[in-house]
Amino acid sequence: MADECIFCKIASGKSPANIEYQDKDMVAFWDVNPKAKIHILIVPKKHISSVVTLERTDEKLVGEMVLAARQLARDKGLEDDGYRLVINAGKHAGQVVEHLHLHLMGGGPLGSMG
Ligand code: DGP
Repeated sequence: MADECIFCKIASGKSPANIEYQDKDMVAFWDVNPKAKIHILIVPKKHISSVVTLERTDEKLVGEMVLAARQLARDKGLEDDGYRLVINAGKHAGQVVEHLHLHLMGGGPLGSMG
């Protein structure tokens, strides 16, 4: 846990969030500043600052985060029309919280990224 990290605080229950799912490795909660009708963040409980600092030993954790996102998408009824999973890494991507997180967005057209 990083002392000043807001996502560590949410993951440990020290700060509030609208939590959708959690298990021993991760927590998923609604984004406070949603960019889509459904916008949920999937966050590892372990403090990892970014994809940039991921280690080979985090491989299973990241896979589990993607599978948890898929399950949430399923539960929210997003599978038929689709959804987007995004991980921002660093300044040019606009990463503002330096704790790895996977965005799940859907519930309406998201626009093209290309
Ligand atoms: P990124 O740009 O990938 O670092 O996105 C960070 C997202 O985290 C952004 O969409 C807003 C959200 N966020 C930041 N602080 C909080 C918080 O304290 N609570 C919740 N629920 N979301 C937060």
